[in-house]
Amino acid sequence: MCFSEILIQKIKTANRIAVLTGAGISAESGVPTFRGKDGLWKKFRPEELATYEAFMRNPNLVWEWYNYRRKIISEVNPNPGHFALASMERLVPEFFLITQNVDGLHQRAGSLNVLELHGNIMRSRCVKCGKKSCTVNIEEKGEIPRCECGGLMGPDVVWFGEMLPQDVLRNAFNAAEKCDIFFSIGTSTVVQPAASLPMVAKRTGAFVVEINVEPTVISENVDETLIGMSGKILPKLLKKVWDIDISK
Ligand code: BJW
Ligand code: ZN
Repeated sequence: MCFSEILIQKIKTANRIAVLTGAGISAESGVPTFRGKDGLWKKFRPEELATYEAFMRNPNLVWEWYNYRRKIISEVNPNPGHFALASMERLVPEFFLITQNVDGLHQRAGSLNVLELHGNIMRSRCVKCGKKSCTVNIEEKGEIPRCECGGLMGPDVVWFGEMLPQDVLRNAFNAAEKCDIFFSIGTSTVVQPAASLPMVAKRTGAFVVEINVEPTVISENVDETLIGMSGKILPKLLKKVWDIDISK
């Protein structure tokens, strides 16, 4: 991978870097993405499972999908892409990591300040009163747990048609507006409002860089698209800019 001189200079002189990550950054850890060739689960699209209506229509099916994913996540580890971003946070004066992922792998890699736009799959939330619970028993079979109010417990994630956590979203847009460089990594950038962040950054003067295994809907509007796996590209970038080798 050859990085452009302009990219290297921009990073070296940046005071504020914002990063948006999506499912692709965790793909190399073994977490399936949502869209694309491995993105389907039992022939359902995420739009058919990740909604309140789907959960109320068939709670067992949706609960099964989340438990299947929880099990995968509990058995995998962060990859060099996650570790490279955790290192970068300590090298840049101001660094904002915004993730659409619910897997907690950034935190497990050592990232300190993570803006979780879509919640976290390892927590539960009552679909009736909203009360959160930090523990989920993924081995649980049969009955879906209920809240003390009687409501069913669902995952503490943001489904289609639901509002994102407003303080987190506000911080994410602020970061996009004031950063010098914005990275969009491993995301198809089709799910709103997260998908607006790279374009907000671009409009407010940031240098926008995309890292993905293939071009996306925003590729034509960003400053650079680096095609390849984030777990390979990010460590190389760290080596090139800061001479830090995270494999050691
Ligand atoms: C690699 C790689 C490697 C692979 N290295 N790369 C405006 C216009 C149109 C629609 C809307 C709009 N505003 C709102 C909407 C509706 C909706 C929406 O956006 N729909 C679109 C599908 C059209 N948005 C919402 O409903 C949101 N809420 C909202 O806006 O509330 C306000 C409101 C309320 C009521 C009425 C109106 C407005 C909520 C969105 C919640 C999204 N939730 C999910 C599920 C979370 C829980 C769970 O995990 O189950 O979030 S859906 C799913 O998609 C998940 C992800 O975070 C999200 C994004 O996916 P991501 O991360 O981009 O993954 P993929 O699979 O799509 O892409 C992976 C990429 O990685 C690919 O590009 C690969 O090439 C790449 N890759 N390996 C680098 N190794
Ligand atoms: Zn409740």
